[in-house]
Amino acid sequence: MVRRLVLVLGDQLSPDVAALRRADKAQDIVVMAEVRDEATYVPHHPKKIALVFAAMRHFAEGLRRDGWQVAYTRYDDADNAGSIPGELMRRAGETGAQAVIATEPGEWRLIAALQDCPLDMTILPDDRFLCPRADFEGWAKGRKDLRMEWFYREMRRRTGYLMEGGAPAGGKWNFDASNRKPASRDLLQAHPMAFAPDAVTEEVLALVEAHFSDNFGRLRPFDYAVTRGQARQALSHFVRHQLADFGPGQDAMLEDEPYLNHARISAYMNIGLLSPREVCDAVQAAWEAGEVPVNSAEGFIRQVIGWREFVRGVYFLEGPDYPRRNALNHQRGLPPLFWGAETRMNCLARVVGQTRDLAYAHHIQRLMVTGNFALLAGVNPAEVHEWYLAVYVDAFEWVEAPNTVGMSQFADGGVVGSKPYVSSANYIDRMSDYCGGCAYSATTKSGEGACPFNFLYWAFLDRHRDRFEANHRMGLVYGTWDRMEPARRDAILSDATRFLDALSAGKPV
Ligand code: FAD
Ligand code: DLZ
Ligand code: SF4
Repeated sequence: MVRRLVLVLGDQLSPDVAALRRADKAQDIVVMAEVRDEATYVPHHPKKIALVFAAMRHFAEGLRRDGWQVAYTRYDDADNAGSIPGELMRRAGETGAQAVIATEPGEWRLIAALQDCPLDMTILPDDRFLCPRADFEGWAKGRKDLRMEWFYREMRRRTGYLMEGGAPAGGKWNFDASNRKPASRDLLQAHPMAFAPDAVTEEVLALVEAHFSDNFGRLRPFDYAVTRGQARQALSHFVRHQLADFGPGQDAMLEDEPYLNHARISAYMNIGLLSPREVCDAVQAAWEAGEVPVNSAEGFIRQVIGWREFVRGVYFLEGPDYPRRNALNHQRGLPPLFWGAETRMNCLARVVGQTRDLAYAHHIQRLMVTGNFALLAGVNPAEVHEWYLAVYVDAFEWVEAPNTVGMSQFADGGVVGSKPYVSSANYIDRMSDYCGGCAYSATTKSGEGACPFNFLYWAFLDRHRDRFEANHRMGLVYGTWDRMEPARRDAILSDATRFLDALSAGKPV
C-alpha cells in the first residue's frame, strides 16, 4: 500500500481527530509543522503562539509514543517551507507520498490553501463538534432569522443535557434571571488551574521570545495547560471549585480578578485538548450528583452546546466573505489604545492591560467593554476582527469572527444577534468596579468629565436611526432620546463629535 501523509494542524490536537482515525499507523506519516504563514497571518499574542507550538510538540511526542511516525517541523528548522501546503509538498518529496488525509481546517483561508495544493488531498469533516456543518445548514434552511435560543433548545433535546423527560431541568430553558449578578468579591471561588512550563515548553518560550517579541502581549509568566492530561485537570478543577457560582458571576467584572468563575478552557477546546462533549459530560455529572445548581450548569452548557456550536454553524453557513462584512459602514481606524496606548478610560485600560498580560478576557469584557467601545466609536469591523483574532489565546476564525463581526460589531447586519450590543456607562458601572477608579464619571451624561460611553451611546443610536428605530427591542430607547430637551441632545452629539475627532487624531482619550 502507498504511504500517505496525515496532516494534523495546531488546533487539531485530538487523538481521535478525523484524519488520524482514517490513517494507518503502520505506514502513514503524520505531518505537523510550525510555519511562518500560520504564525503571522495576524500578529498573534506571544502566549497564543507558545500555547499552540508547545501543545503541538507535546502532542507529536504522544503520537510517537503511541507508535505513529511523525514528521515534525520546528519553526526555526533551516528547511522549513513556511506554509502548510509547502510543508506537505516538502514531505511528499522526501517520502514519495502523493496523497494527503486532512481534517477540515477551521478557517476558509486554510481550506482554500489545501484545496489549491497539487497533492491528492482528502479533506474530512471535522467531527469534534456536537452539531455537524450539514445539520446546522439543515436547521438554518428556510428560517428567516437564526436565533441562538432556538438552536440551543434543539441542541438540548438532541444531546439530552439537563433534560428531565422531554422537559428542561428546573422547568426553564434559561436561568439568566437568577444569573448575571453585579460584581461582588464574594462571587470569587478559586482561580483557574495554572501549570508550570516543562523543558519542552521552555524551549518553545525561548523560540517565541526570539521571533515574536515585537508582538503585543506578555509571554511570561506562561501557565497554560499544554497537554490533554493537564487540560483535563483544569476542567476537573473548574467543575469542582468554580462551576457552582459560574452563573451568578458570569457577567461580573472586577479589577485584578480577570477570571472570576470563568473556566479558561476555551483555548483547550479550540485546539483539541478537550472535547466539548467531555466538558459538558463533566458539568452534567456534577449537576446530577447535586454538586452544582441547575442555573450554573445551564448557564455553562448553553455557552458550549449553544453559542459555541451556533457561531461555528454561522461561520461556515455565511461563507468566506463573512469576516469582511461592514453592514454599518464603519470606517474609523482601530485606536492605538487597543494596542496599549495611554487612555484615561479605566475599563478599557484594565481590559486591554489584562489582555496584554494574559491573552485572556472573559466574554463580557470582550463584548461590553472593548467591543462596545469599538462599535460606539464606529471602528472598521475588519480591524476589530483582526485585533480579536490576534490578541486572545482562544482565537480561531470560525469562533472569533461570528463573535466579533456578528455579535459584537453588528457588521453582519443581524445574522448572529437581533440587535447591537451597545450600552452606556450605566451597564459597566453596575457590573464592574472599574468606574470608581476612573478619570471620567459614569453618572455624568455630557459635558466636563462625562463618561464617553454615555454620549457615544446616544450618538450611535442617532447615527443609525434608520436601521434600528423599527427594531421592536430598541423602540424604548429611541423614545427616551426623543423626549430629551433638544439642547441636551445637541450637547451630547457635540461631545461625541469632539471625542471622536480626538480619537481619529490619535490623541489620548
Ligand atoms: P467561560 O465563560 O467559562 O465559558 C465556557 C465556555 O463556553 C468557553 O470556554 C467557550 O468554549 C464557550 N463559550 C462561551 N461563550 C461563547 C461564545 N460567545 N462563542 C463561542 N463559545 C463560547 N471565544 C473563543 O473561544 N474564541 C474567540 O476567538 C472568541 N472571540 C470572542 C470575541 C468577542 C468580541 C466576544 C464577545 C466573544 C468571543 N469569544 C470567543 C467568546 C467568549 O468570550 C470566550 O469563549 C470565553 O471568554 C472564553 O473564556 P472561558 O473559557 O473562561 O469561558
Ligand atoms: C494559530 C496557529 C499558529 C500560531 N501556528 C500554527 C502552526 O505553526 N502550525 C499549524 O499547523 N497551526 C498553527 N496555528 C493554528 C492554525 O492557524 C489553524 O489551524 C487555522 O487557523 C485553522 O483554524
Ligand atoms: Fe469606563 Fe466610563 Fe466607567 Fe470610566 S466611567 S470605567 S470610561 S464606563
